[in-house]
Amino acid sequence: MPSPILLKDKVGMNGLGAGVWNLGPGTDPFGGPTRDAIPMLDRLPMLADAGMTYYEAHDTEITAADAPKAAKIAKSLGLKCAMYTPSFFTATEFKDGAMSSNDPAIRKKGLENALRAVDTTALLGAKTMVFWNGREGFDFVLAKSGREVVKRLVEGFNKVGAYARKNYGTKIKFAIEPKPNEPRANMYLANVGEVLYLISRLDADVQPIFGLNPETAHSRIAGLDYTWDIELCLEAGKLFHIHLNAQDGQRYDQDLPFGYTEPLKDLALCVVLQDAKYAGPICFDVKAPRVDDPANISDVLTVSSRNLVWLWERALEVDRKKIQAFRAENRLTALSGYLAECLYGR
Ligand code: XLS
Ligand code: MG
Repeated sequence: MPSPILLKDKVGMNGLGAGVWNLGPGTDPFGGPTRDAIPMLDRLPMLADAGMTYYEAHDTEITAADAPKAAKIAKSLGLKCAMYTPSFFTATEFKDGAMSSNDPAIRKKGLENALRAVDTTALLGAKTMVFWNGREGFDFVLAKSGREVVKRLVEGFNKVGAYARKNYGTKIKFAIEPKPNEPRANMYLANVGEVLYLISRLDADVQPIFGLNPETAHSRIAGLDYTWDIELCLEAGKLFHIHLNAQDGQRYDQDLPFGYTEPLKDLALCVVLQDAKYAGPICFDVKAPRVDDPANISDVLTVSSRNLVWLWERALEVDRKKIQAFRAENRLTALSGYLAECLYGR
């Protein structure tokens, strides 16, 4: 088994992670699978083989019932669970959202699923449960009252937070993952700012256990700068988790290998994470492309990891004093040229 990939001088949790869903059968909205679906638990050794230290899963992939078995397999592979997450987007009953649904019975069901997922998160030994906004959104204006939705989200997250505090103290934290659209035309909690606002509305005792999981592609789909999104979370003390990938412009969510489309910006991201001494996990949320053959399904992870290691090591060499000097002299084009030199010039 290859040794886990580590980032030089990374503070806190080192090693990389990925989701079991990253190694899917190649289904897209226009066509079925192009590869046989690999059973979820069989994907754990594949993640370890690809040099991952952490795995991640939805409650539909590793169910509460399968969790003890998954934990055992993971342990034998030296893998740890970085995060676990309830799927509020697969089941048809959540077609119009869970926490934000107009139907109180669906909101109750969503809450029950979330509380069960908190217990499974703990069982798997993960410190973080992620909430991706998924189907929390609207396709038609006035389909929901937006003002009501804020109250519903606050109420739902307060209840989940209170449950976690009561049963696990501060051991389990929540990272909300914003996305602007897809699968809904408009999603609530669309960006980092919206999530920070939501957290500011939560009860004071649960606020400390709520933070964010910003994903590269989700910022870029919205035309936003991912590094700034990360900086904002850091400044707020809310960068609990990270999903790295790449996105080729403002279109459907591609989950491309990290480092593929905007390496210079990804280099700057590494500088920011290093300077902030970010101690949390760094995980990929990438998608094995539909065209890749079964034998090469893990390429998306190995390419992402290599790109990250290269960029991370180059970022360590970026002369911070030079950045300060360029800022002081207002030579901002030259600053971008210096970053390009660090990236391409040696
Ligand atoms: C989808 C999201 C999803 C979350 C986990 O766009 O990135 O994969 O990370 O539910
Ligand atoms: Mg993600």
